[in-house]
Amino acid sequence: MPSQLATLNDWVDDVARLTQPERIHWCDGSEQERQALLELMLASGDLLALNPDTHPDCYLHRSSPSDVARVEHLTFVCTSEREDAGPNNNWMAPADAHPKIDALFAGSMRGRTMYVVPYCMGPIGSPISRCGVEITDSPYVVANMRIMTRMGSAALARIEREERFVKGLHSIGELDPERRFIMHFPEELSIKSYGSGYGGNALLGKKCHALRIASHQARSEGWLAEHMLIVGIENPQGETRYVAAAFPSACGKTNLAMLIPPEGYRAAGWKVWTVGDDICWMQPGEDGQLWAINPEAGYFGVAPGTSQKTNPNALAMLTRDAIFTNVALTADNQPWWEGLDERVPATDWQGRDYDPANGPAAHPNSRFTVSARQCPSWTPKAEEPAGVPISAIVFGGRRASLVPLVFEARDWTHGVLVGAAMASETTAAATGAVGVVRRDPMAMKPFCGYNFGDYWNHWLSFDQPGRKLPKVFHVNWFRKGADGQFLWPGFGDNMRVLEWMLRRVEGSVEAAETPIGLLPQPGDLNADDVAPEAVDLLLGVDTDGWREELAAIAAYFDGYGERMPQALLAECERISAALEARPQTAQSRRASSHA
Ligand code: OXD
Ligand code: MN
Repeated sequence: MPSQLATLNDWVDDVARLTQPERIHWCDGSEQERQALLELMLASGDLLALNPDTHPDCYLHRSSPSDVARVEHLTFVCTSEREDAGPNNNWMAPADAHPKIDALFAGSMRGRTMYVVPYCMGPIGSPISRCGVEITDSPYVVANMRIMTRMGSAALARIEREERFVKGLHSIGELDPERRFIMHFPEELSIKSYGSGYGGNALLGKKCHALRIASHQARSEGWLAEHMLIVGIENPQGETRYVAAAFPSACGKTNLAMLIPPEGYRAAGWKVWTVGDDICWMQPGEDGQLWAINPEAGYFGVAPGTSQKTNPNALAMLTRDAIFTNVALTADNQPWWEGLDERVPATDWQGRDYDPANGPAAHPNSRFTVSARQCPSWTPKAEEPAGVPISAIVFGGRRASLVPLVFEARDWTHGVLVGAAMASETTAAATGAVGVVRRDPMAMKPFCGYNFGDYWNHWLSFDQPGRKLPKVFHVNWFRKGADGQFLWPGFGDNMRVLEWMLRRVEGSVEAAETPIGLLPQPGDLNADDVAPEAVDLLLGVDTDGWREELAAIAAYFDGYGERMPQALLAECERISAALEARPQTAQSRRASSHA
């Protein structure tokens, strides 16, 4: 018997009967297995070896050109009751979904190897971790899962001990966009994904398990599964505080997770440690604090825009043992993407000779997969079974106007509102104009496995006597001036904002009360080299603009009907009333006229 767990063997047998593979391979995660997979993929052309001098043990995978991103419109949450999936998800009844997708799986692995991939999300010995098994016919998925999760024998041993795991079934099928579904069955703790080999659709441990299924599981078990990075900030006294931060895609999450403090901070002894760049599981500890783990073991990061300026740590970790997907190549076979440097690539992401007329050389969603330990700012705390205590939760979005650089929520309920009201502009705004705002609560719009109304209630339920909950902040690195230029330097300089937050956590700095929350008082934020007019805008509260924003938030919440927590509606009303009572100040008038 491949496993001592009958339920696992029975499921594998059932899947094999349905999909008809030529052979079944149970993955042990060994080096020998990795080598064999690499050889297989190099022989089949699934992988190309990159320049062994500059990028030893690095490979390029080119996906099917119609399979390059997550497919939200084909992603379903299949709960028995439609309302439990909520307006935030596509829904299908399990009784309809199973036969529909099983018909696609029938015979889909004929002539192929079926890999059984046991994995653990989080350190093997952590009580916060949870396990799963992915069955897949893609060796590329296996190679990525080996980097992104704790995959193999140790995970299988834990699964056999615990006798519970999330079942994930994946087949690349024909890679036909017309025959593609990503289905989640949270009540059964199972996932079925057909027709895509791309990361978020196919590496089932990541978005499917660690966010959609885990968020559902977390609700019933009293914890939180969030789309957040985790970063440790060490002060010159050697104390490290941990911050969890949620941003929608393309808002610099990986850069913040791997931030290098500006020279002056480094000289004073500040350090930044990376625990995770995408997902955070948090549980209240006996001491009342929230303790967090990064359930992942690697980074599946967006390549374009990663450079010596934006993220030197990421560049340093990408010179060996990495898998690149859909990047371009230089003439000497090095990986290349837009924003990396001034070199001109030779081959684009589809393997064609590079021609600017064909668009970007690297696909805008091209990726790297690399072990977390290769990041220079990686901390062994990422392996700590108890996790790390979270001192601050940060929500953020891309807003060219209105939203200040940083503000603090008054209390937990207000913090939940700040997260629930999160929004980000889909396009950069031209001078003065406002971009298209999409609501993305807690950056979980594509990832929450149940009704957002219930999810916000779950967040609110953490406020209990004896809890030492983190302070909640909102940031906006993307505020623009009238000339369309960013007002804040961003990247490493975001350290200055983190410093203010940590001083608030310590209680060593006062803040200015406003209807929308607590803002830095003049002089408390290290912004001496930023023009005073820019600081005014960055820290101003445009009363009229916020009245409109509150109305838009309330209209959005209307869509959640009876599931909408009354406490958040009351909080909205409280803020609206405070805004009504507040005249436009000189500062905020200036803010609105520049917005
Ligand atoms: C990701 C995403 O891939 O959020 O992490 O889309
Ligand atoms: Mn993400």
